Amino acid sequence: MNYEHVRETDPAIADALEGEVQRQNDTLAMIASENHVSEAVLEAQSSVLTNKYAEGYPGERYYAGCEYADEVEELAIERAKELWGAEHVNVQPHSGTQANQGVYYAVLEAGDKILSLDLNHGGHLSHGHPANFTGQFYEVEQYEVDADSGYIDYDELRAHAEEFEPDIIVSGYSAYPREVDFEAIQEAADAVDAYHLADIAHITGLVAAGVHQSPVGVADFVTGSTHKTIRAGRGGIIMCDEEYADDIDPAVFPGGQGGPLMHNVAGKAVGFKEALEPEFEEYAEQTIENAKALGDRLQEHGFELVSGGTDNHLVLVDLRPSHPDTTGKDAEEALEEVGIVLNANTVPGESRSAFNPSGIRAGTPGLTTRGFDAEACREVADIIYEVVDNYDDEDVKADAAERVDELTDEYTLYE
Ligand code: DSN
Repeated sequence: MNYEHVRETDPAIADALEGEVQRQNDTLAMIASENHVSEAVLEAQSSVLTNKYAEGYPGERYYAGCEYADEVEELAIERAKELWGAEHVNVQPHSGTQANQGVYYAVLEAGDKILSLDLNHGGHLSHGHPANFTGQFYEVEQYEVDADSGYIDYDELRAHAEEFEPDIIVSGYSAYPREVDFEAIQEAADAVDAYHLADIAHITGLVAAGVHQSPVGVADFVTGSTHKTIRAGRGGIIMCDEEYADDIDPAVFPGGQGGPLMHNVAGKAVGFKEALEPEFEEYAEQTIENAKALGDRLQEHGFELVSGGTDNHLVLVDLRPSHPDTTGKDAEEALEEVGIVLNANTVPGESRSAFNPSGIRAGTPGLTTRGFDAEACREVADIIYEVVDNYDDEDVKADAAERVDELTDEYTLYE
């Protein structure tokens, strides 16, 4: 990757950009929400579309000169419709959180009720956390995963809905390793006449590839991120039936956002085209197979996984049973030292804090993009075990760093 123009203008930023390329090449990106997009997506995202204002929607813009912006946005929408089978798609949200904000703004009034999964149980800040506007503008109650199984208890969720009578139920999660039964949640929503928002931010790619059940056509609204498992340009997306199009579009613009980031919309369009290729389904299947291999091997080493395993792209390790004196932060920092980049994460029944929680979350989308197979993921699990088990032993960490180097040399990324 060549940043010659930036280097000429701004050497400090060129150093940081080149450093980041090197960092991504030389480390294992296992933050479950991250991935590595193609150079085609990178080119589209850094294109001259960054210069263009295009408030409005294709064919109905508030500014002149939007013919290419229209073409790009129309292609992004068409491809998204094909990928997820949605009737209506809005590709303008700047992020998954802003996609959720668009839905809330479209159908809720301040003070309305949200029922969503607790953050410590795998939910997301934008689902009603007190630190987010959703926790302040709406009345929020939260469901939890079952304390013994780690799975969502759909009967319990429905009983909670019947008691609370929410205006909207939110499904779709950030740290839930199991397949989500969107139909069961829709039944709960129907029972109390609530909307259902399925936030598939993490699993957009798995749903598009058909390796996870889809909420499209089931839930009223489906939101997602476009840069996680789907591996397109960075941002958010909203999908819904045609009947809600006139609620959603004005809630995104002008309701919550200004001009769309057309360079990012171009990156979304290019990534969606890549995801329509047959190889993408193999990628999504391999991502899940790799997460299962990683999780199985971690369990062989004595780690406890929330829910006992995974059906998707991530595993959530509760360190307390196997390593009661090691926090998620201790593990995250020691692993980063050896080149494994994942995040400390809260776990159900969390007894520490969000900053220094009791778990680690690890995902395989980035590794799978590099070409990792199940065997390579078992090697990663072995390294994670050695490091977490000996997190202040410098010799162990030096050996682990060499093993990570061997993997990054074998499974290369950017030029
Ligand atoms: N930050 C993302 C994640 O890591 O899950 C969600 O927004």
